[in-house]
Amino acid sequence: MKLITCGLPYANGKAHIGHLRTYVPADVYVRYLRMFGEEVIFVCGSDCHGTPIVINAEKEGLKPKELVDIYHEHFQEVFRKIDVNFDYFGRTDAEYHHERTQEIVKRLLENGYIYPKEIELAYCPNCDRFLPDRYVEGVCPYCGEIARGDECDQGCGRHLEPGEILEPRCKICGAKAIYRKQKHYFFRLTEFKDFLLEFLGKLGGTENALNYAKQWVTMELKDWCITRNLEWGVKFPGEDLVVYVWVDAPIGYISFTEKACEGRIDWRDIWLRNKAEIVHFIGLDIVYHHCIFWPAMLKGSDYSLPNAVVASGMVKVEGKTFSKSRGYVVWVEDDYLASGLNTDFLRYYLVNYTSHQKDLNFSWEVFGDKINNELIANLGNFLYRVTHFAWKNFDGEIQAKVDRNAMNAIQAAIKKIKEALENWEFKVASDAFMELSSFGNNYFQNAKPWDLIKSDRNECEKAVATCLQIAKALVILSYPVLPKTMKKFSGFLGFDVEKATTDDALKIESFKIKKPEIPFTKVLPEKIAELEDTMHKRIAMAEKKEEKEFEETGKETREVKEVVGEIENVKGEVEDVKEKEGEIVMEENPSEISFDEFKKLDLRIGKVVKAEKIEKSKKLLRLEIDIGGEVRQVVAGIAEYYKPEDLIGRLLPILVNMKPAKLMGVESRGMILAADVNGEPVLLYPDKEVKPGTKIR
Ligand code: B3M
Ligand code: ZN
Repeated sequence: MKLITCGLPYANGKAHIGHLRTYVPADVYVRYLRMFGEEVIFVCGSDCHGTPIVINAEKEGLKPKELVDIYHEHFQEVFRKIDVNFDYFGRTDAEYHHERTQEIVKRLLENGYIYPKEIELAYCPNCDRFLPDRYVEGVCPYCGEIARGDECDQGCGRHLEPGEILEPRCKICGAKAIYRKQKHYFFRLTEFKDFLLEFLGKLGGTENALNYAKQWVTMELKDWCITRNLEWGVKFPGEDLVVYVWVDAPIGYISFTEKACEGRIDWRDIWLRNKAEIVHFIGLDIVYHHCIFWPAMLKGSDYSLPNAVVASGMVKVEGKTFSKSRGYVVWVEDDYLASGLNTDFLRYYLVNYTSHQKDLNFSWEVFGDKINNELIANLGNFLYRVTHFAWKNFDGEIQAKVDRNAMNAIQAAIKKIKEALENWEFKVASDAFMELSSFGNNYFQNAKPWDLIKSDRNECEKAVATCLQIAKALVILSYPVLPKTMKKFSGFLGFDVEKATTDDALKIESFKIKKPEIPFTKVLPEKIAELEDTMHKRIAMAEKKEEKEFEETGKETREVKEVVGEIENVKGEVEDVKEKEGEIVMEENPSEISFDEFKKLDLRIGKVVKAEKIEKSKKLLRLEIDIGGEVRQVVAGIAEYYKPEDLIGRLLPILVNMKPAKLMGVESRGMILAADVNGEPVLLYPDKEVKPGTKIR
């Protein structure tokens, strides 16, 4: 038995193409498994808790539950229309889910994995409340980007613990938040390090997920604050707190399984007795939660562990990073479903565009191309041609006389699909039926049944029967990707594909054909133009809005600046360069410099070998930096933010050919670079260990 789950969509916004990137392949996988005769349970549901939902509800003047109702309905509707067919689609605000969550939290408490601790929490004096997660915005302590309270969503992607974010601000009123003490509960994640290392060694799934997770476990683990000051959520036993949304959300996989199993099987076989294989389909952005937090929670409460985590690559739109606020988004309902296009087209495109782990670049033009020139020209054409010819020329039964080569081709396609599924390669699986379809088209073309029918009706019947067998196999093997179309088309071939298995593709029986209809209608160029137009308008509108906001607030975008040491000096020098080489600099944009000018900066990676405070100075540190075969003394104004001992061994970008200067009587020969976060220097470091002296270009 297998349990397949999909990451729970937040009931907080509409379904978009990014969602489908995970749900459609998962549905395809489930349909294939069933076709191969496996018993499968497939669950998902709405993630109803968490601060974004509370904040949005507040904004809309709704209660959280009312907002959740709207989007829960929406997702169910979208999944129904696009044929993503869960056995159970639950919601985490349901009572049964709260009960299961509390039971697990109690087990963790009993097993000693949860402990209370006083911590400093962001608190807004203006609103007079604590600011959990997204109620607070500030600066990521790891990479210096603007971040949300619980996640560095625009920078390094790290999960942030309460109290970690720098320069906290209240999201509601914009006031500067302060840190205040309060008791919260922590999960002893650090105790699970050895377990996780071993577990991740055995965990199946896609490389992208596993590699990230292994790296994280070896690098750093921290105990995890699992309670929040909110009304909306699952109550933490005995306290006026709720559990963090990432504690209860994955428990939805269990509580929804309970529901899906009702009256059929005992859900405990799956979640307590290891009798099923558990596979989680998720997006690449929630690997940490699924490969680290979740298995540790399950282990700590004696539940069964997942066998595989399958992460889909991210979605880009027209070559740009997916972004709702910038307009780079495709809405499932407003764009796709409203267009009236066959929903199977989108399923095929999502599955067949590229490997599941890679980024998918959504483009309407490529979409139209793939559908018309691949799906319709190859598969659609074959199915219709063959069934139509058979119906027209052979009324009554067509005898089962199938060419051996065709049977071999069908067998090969089935094998290829099976292997592809084992490797989570859904593109390869869908390529397999497309290749079989090409084989069929060639076979039909070479056999020339339209000639044979005149000269040798018997031979003709054999060729047609062979093509019909291929057509039947195609309907079966492509059904998981194209369920709507193939369900209907199987009727013309005289069977019901919903009841078929892959064995039926190899079973040779006589055919009785009904008058077929064309399986697919072409996507018209005007339709593509219309959809592109909608997208371009949306992007333009988003840009306008952004400009307006920029003007209104005068908000500056953060950029990496040279702040440490003598900023003004460098600026002066760059200005000098410009003046001297005035001809090169294009008049209309004086802030641009040429590459030649840039080359004058000798930028390298240096390694701090020594660091100490400079007496009588609050701000300055004296550093000795190995710049590759030479150690430089550099004075840097970072003493208020970095301890000397923490800097030893650290790699840093450094401007080596900075004019020497004396600061507090100490000579500085070079300048380290950092991000300027409202005057606070945040150091930068290379993505990988590189040798001191490595050039920066
Ligand atoms: N609700 C959605 C996301 O971050 C989040 C997933 C929960 S899965 C247990 O993609
Ligand atoms: Zn960050």
